[in-house]
Amino acid sequence: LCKAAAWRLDPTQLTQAFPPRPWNCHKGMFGHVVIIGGSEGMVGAVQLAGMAALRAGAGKVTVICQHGSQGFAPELMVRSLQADDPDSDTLLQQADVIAIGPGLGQQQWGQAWWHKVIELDTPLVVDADALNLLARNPMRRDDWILTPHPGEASRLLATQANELEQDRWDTAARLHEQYGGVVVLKGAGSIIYHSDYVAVNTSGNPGLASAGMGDVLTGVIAAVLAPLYAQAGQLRQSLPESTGYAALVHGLAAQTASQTRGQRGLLASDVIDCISAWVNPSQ
Ligand code: NPW
Ligand code: AMP
Ligand code: MG
Repeated sequence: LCKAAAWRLDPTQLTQAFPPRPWNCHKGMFGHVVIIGGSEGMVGAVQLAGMAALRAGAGKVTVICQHGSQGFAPELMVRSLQADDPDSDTLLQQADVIAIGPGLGQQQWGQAWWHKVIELDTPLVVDADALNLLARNPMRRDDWILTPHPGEASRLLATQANELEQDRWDTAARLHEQYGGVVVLKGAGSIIYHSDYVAVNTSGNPGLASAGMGDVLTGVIAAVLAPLYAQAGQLRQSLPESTGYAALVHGLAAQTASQTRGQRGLLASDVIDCISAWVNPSQ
C-alpha cells in the first residue's frame, strides 16, 4: 500500500468508532491496560500514559514503575515492581493490552521488563525506550503497535532521522517490513502503516512538540485497543483502524486544549483533559 491508497482520518469517523456505551456495561468490558515504564527520573511518563488511558476510556489501568507510588492519581493502580517479582506474572496475566516504554530507560530494570513482555502473547504498544531496546535486538511481531518518533525510527532503521524524514511513507513501510505490526510514524502528519491499511493523521498542531505528548498517545492507543481484546470475538474494528482513531483523538485533544492554552506552553496534562470529549463524540 502507498500514499495514494491512504485513508485520511477525520473527526466525522469518530461517531462510528466510539458509539455510546451500553447502559448495562461494566468496566471489565473496556479492558485492563497495564503500562510499564517510569524508571528513575521519568516517573511522569507513566503518570501521563496512565491518565491518558483512563481519559480515553480504559476500564482499569495499572502502572508499573521502578520506585515509589506517590503522586499518582487515585484512579490509577500503581506498583513498583521488578520483572522477576512473582507478583509480576499474576499482574501481566490480567492485562488485555500492555504498553511498554514511556520512561522505561534502557538499564537493567527496563531490559528485564522488556524481555519478559515479549515472551507473552498479549498485544503490546511499544514506545520510547522499549523501541530503543527493540532496535538493539530486532524481532518481528504481528500484534504490536510501534510508535516511533523520527529519532526512534532512526535507531530502528540505523539511518539518520533527516534522511528518513525525506520520504515518511517509505520509512513507515520499511519499519513495518522489518518489525511487523502496526507502525505509527509520529510527527506532523503521523502515518499509520500496516500491510492492509495505511492512514495519515493530520490532527494535532505544533503545541504537541513538548515533553510527554508521545507518552499520552501511548496511553490513548492502549485504551482504544483494550475493549477489542477484553471482548474477544466481538471485534468491530481492526487493530490498525483502531490505532488510527486513537492518533486522531490525541491530535484533536491537542487542538481543543490549545484553543484555551495556546500552542506555546501547552502541557501534556492539558491534552489529557481534552481527550474524553473526543471519545464521546455523540454526547
Ligand atoms: P534532535 O534533538 O533534533 O537532534 P529520545 P525522548 C530525535 C521519556 N520522557 N525529528 C532528537 O534529535 C520518554 O518516554 C519522559 C527528528 C533526539 O536525538 C523516553 O523514555 C518524560 N528527530 C525518554 O524520556 C517526558 C527527532 O530523537 C532524539 C524528532 C526519552 O525520550 C519526556 C530525542 O529522542 C519524555 O517523553 C523529530 N520529530 N523527534 C517524563 N515526564 O517523565 C526526536 N528526534 O532520545 O528518544 O528522547 O523522546 O525525550
Ligand atoms: P514524543 O516525541 O514521543 O513525545 O511524541 C510527540 C507526539 O506529538 C506525537 O504523537 C507526534 O505525532 C506529536 N507531534 C509532535 N510535533 C507535532 C507537530 N508539529 N504537529 C503535529 N503533531 C506533533
Ligand atoms: Mg516519546
